[in-house]
Amino acid sequence: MLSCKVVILGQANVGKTAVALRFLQDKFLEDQPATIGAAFMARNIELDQDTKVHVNLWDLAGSERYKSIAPMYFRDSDVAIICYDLTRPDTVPRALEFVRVVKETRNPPLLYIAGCKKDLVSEPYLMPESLRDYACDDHIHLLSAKKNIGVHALFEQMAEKLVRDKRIETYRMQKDVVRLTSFPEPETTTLCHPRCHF
Ligand SMILES: Nc1nc2c(ncn2[C@@H]2O[C@H](COP(=O)(O)OP(=O)(O)OP(=O)(O)O)[C@@H](O)[C@H]2O)c(=O)[nH]1
Ligand SMILES: [Mg+2]
Repeated sequence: MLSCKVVILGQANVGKTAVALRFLQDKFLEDQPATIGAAFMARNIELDQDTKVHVNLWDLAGSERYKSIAPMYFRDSDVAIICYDLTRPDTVPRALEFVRVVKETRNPPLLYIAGCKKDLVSEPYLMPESLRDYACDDHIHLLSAKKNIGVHALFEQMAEKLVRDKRIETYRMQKDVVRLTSFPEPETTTLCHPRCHF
């Protein structure tokens, strides 16, 4: 089965879970509670009739108290989506810090930067100077989970790139082949690292 591991990182309250929920269930919750530890979810993306990508998604809590667990999740991931809040320039340095540490890992994952809450900013949006390097090469996306702008496109682009660059093994669904491996239905499970004490 063609499958990939994706982690969503960024400062608390920037909208990571909202992005995950929009991708997973096409839903938005105004009163989304803060994530505790990390939440795991999974969904298939159908690129074409024959190509499906199983996305294993880890949505990490942004609170400072969980900072130390993040490397455990992005170390062996295929993709890291690093989020910041378009209405809060103070969330950019934390995003860039994640960019730096993720890039320094062995076999670094494919990196995307996501500017969240696009519905709250007026056009034209001025990209912070420090993010300009990423703005030019399709790896920065401006999203609104609330208004359903850009989220599905980001995940589709990501899946296409993984397949195109052969970062994950291609799996071709054949109508006459019975699948012996099955994945559970999309679910949301809140997990807590054993070393975290609340
Ligand atoms: N207007 C608007 N609000 C959003 C959007 N995305 C998230 N929010 C709101 O922003 C707040 C934080 O969203 P979350 O998705 O919980 O943020 P998070 O990054 O997962 O936060 P932590 O789990 O604490 O790390 C919530 O009140 C959301 O309703 C968006 O696209 N537009
Ligand atoms: Mg969250």
